[in-house]
Amino acid sequence: MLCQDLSAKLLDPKKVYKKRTIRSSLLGLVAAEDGLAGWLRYAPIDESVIGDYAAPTNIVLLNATDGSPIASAGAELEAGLSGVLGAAAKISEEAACDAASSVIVGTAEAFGAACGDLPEGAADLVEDGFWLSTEAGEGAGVQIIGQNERGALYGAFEYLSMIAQGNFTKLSYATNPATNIRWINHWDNLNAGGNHGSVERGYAGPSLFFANNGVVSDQARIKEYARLLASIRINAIVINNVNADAGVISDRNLDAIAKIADTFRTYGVRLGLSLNFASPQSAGGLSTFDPLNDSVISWWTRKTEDIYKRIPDFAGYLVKANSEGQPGPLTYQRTLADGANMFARALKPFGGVIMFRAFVYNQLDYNNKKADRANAAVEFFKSLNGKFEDNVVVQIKYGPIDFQVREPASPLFANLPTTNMAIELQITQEYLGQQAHLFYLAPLWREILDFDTRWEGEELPVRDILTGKRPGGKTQAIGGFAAVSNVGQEKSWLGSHLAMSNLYSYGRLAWNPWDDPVVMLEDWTRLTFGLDDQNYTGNLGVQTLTDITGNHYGPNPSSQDNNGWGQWTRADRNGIGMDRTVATGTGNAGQYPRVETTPENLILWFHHLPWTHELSTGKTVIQHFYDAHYAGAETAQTFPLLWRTLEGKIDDERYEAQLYRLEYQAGHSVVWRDFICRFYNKMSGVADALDRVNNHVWRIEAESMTLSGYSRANANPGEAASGSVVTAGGGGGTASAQIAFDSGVYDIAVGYFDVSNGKASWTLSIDDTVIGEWQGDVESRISKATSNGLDGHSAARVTFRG
Ligand code: GCW
Repeated sequence: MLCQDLSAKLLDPKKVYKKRTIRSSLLGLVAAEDGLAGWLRYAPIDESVIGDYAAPTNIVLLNATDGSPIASAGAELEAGLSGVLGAAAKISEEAACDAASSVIVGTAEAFGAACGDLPEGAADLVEDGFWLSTEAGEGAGVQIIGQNERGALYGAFEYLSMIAQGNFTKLSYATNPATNIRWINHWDNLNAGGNHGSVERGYAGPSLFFANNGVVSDQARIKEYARLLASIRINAIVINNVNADAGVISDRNLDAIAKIADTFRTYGVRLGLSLNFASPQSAGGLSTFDPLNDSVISWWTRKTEDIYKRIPDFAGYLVKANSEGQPGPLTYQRTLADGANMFARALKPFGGVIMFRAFVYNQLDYNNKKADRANAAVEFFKSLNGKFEDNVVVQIKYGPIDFQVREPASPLFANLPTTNMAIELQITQEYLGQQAHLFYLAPLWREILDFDTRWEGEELPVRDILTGKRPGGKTQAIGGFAAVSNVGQEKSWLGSHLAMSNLYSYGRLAWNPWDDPVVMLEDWTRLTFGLDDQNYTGNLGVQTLTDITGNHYGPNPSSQDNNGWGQWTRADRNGIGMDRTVATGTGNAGQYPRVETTPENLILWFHHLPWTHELSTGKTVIQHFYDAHYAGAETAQTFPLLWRTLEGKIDDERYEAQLYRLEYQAGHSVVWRDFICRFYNKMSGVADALDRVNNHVWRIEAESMTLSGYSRANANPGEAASGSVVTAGGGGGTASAQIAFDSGVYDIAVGYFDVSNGKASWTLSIDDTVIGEWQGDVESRISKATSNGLDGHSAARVTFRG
């Protein structure tokens, strides 16, 4: 899967290998770190970086009440100033409006009351916005003024982020969010076996919120999570799965959920819940869940009142209806708008919103050349424009299919002129390597946000639509961003330390969808690892090559076609790609206003092309597949080497944990490369111009070795290996070969299948010298999807260097 055309460009190994100047001492980094603090470590920085910066000695909290975001801002400032600068600042409530030695924090209202006129720029903040000045008073005082308490907390985190990065610039500015919906969604289950609720598409341990078929009472981790979310300006979180269990909203569970809401509230994060549309029937004992039925309407009205009694600032509902087996209004021949509006009316008196998902599609007939799952969202929703209550937000996955590695933006964004919309992104890497692979998502997100819909002939990128602009100068009052987070019980939150850059940059993009992926990554790196300076693509628009009918992890292109799921590539002996044109194909291209040319990175999304079709690069389609996979795998080989240059510079604990993943990923990228290249080579019959496919000079196939205790077996699919593999029974075995290489220093890598139903032990020796030993235990070290087959999911590699 690591066959990103982009990866080679993004990461030029020569450039990154060079060591950069060390800007600070690394004291404080040597201690083991488990990742729990994320990017909020407040690690000490070197005195040479601090220079003559005079740390504030007072933290003035203008309107802090117990458990309020302003009180949290005070606690963060205290911890941050002491951690980063070693400064012991005292919290006080006495206004020192302009004092050079103070950080003053409050809402605009409180600041006005205590200090008189607001600084210019702080006067017209929008909801959640803030003003930050690091040059108040005699030029050294810090003013943090929020439009509301949440904004003030964001300002405090921003100031701390600056100093933690050694940035003591004098500046004053106001910043406002581009969107007011900046939500996190969790796909956490109440209980799916075991003590802790599982997380659908999780990969970072069980749920933080649910345990023992109920709601957790220990909130320590939840509080830490709330801090992280507030620091990236997330303003609401939906804590349960959209495949919703009606039991979540039982009275008993709501009492406990209210306590979670209390914890999130101290950091300005509101709580929301996913609903099961059939709850009035399945949990409420009614005979129906028809959204136009009076008893159903009053059931939801009462339930909503019950929730607001416990959680007065409840954010709202998230609903997946009539999708993948979930109940919904279509069951009663009501429209999706009827369903959404029922919740909207119940929420309206309290100011809540209903996020109604546009992920609605049916199974399709593969033999019908006009059928196209990519058309579904527009087909289901376009005619509903204008029919939604004003507190409904239609939540639209970024692409027309399903979080694939390469999709155009969903055409629905350009088909709902007066409907509130939010984009749905995935922080969890369901189809993108499941956190076992390093994948920085912000460039993919930016590409979607920058996608120009050409709505009514004018330039109108998705980003502008989400921030409220519509053709004819119309705006939307609410809308923005939602992203599925798989934060779980693992200490590092997402399993992989480096995957945290995705959570971080998501928050930044939701606030400012123009933010630069490289700048965000650099900020995150400094905050996470200190001041020491030191991709995947679906080829040509094929949306994914992973196993879509199985666990969405390893390679398996044959799963794309010949089924009802509509994630088709229509690959055959002659060519590949979906004909989505209006003239001869499924008509999907017609859902986009005025797209006249197809960008080449989406060409197979919209067109079926012969394998030998020549691209603008002069390469054929098939040669592009080969080359992109070889380039991607080559790039992935550099990841562990790059990471190794950090040994001793960051703490050993995070160093080792991430190294393990990067070594694994480098191995799995070769599995991906060989699988995909073999598969399409066989299908197309066209040879690789560079003669690499099926021709591995350095490789010794296990089945050609001298075997004792091992016997031949077949990988399934065969492309997961050379076809044949060898397996040993419980008694084990030995495979040996004579090798004749020139004397020198080599790395030896062993490809093997790390199946999940056992932990085999291996030893690698040369003559009588043991080179290395390992266990087949990937499943207990990385929470990705596992497999017991000899397939692309379990195929792994271990490397012994030097
Ligand atoms: O991508 C698919 C996932 C499902 C998910 C569904 C959805 C929560 O495979 O696990 O269900 O999308 O977004 O509703």
